[in-house]
Amino acid sequence: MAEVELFRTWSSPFALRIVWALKLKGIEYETIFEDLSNKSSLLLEYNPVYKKVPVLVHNGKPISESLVILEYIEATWKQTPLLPEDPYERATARFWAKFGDDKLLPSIWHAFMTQGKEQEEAIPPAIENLNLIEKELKGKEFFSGETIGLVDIAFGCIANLVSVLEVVTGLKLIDAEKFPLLFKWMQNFSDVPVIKENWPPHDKLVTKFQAIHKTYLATGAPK
Ligand SMILES: N[C@@H](CCC(=O)N[C@@H](CS)C(=O)NCC(=O)O)C(=O)O
Repeated sequence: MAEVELFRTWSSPFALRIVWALKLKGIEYETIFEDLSNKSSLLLEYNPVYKKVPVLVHNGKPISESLVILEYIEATWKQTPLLPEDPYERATARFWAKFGDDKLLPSIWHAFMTQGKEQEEAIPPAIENLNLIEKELKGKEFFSGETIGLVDIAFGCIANLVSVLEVVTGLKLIDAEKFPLLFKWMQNFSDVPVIKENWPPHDKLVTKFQAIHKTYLATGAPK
């Protein structure tokens, strides 16, 4: 058993956060790819509550939930800090990361995974949330300042998946005119070598999310 193991799938945006953080800090780890339609007994044993990826196992001890795992990584390996030193700035970073999971990402997902009147109603809250983070980027290259940090990693799937979902659904949510700072951030983030090298192939993601989109349109997207 390796000292650090990561249970994930190739496409999970939550698991990618952990890949990016480990690679940014230069931590060696072993990847265990899960088939979510046939979860391994180890995944169920390590994450009996949510039964989801990612799970990080360090010296045999499992940690679940990607934001919690990021905090663990930051507390365990000090190199390439992902959180600021200042307690207020740390709290602010955690606030935005939580906002990402509680509001921003679900609202974007909902806008993409609906149609008709439901989609018309889903778009304004997503735009409103995107406007909030656009403001946060004023005068900054990254949400964390001059270099990539925890908030950038938490929002990373915006840079990664939005272009995929725009192709899949035909809905254009983020453009350079409406969200100039966010648009530039997407570029800055994608250009960081660790991110670029660990980006799943665009076409493979399009195929995967086409199938998910089709299912949601047939069954209704979760709110
Ligand atoms: N809040 C979780 C979300 C993780 C998540 O939704 N993982 C998905 C893959 S992207 C999963 O494992 N789904 C399996 C299932 O729902 O059964 C986190 O941040 O880690």
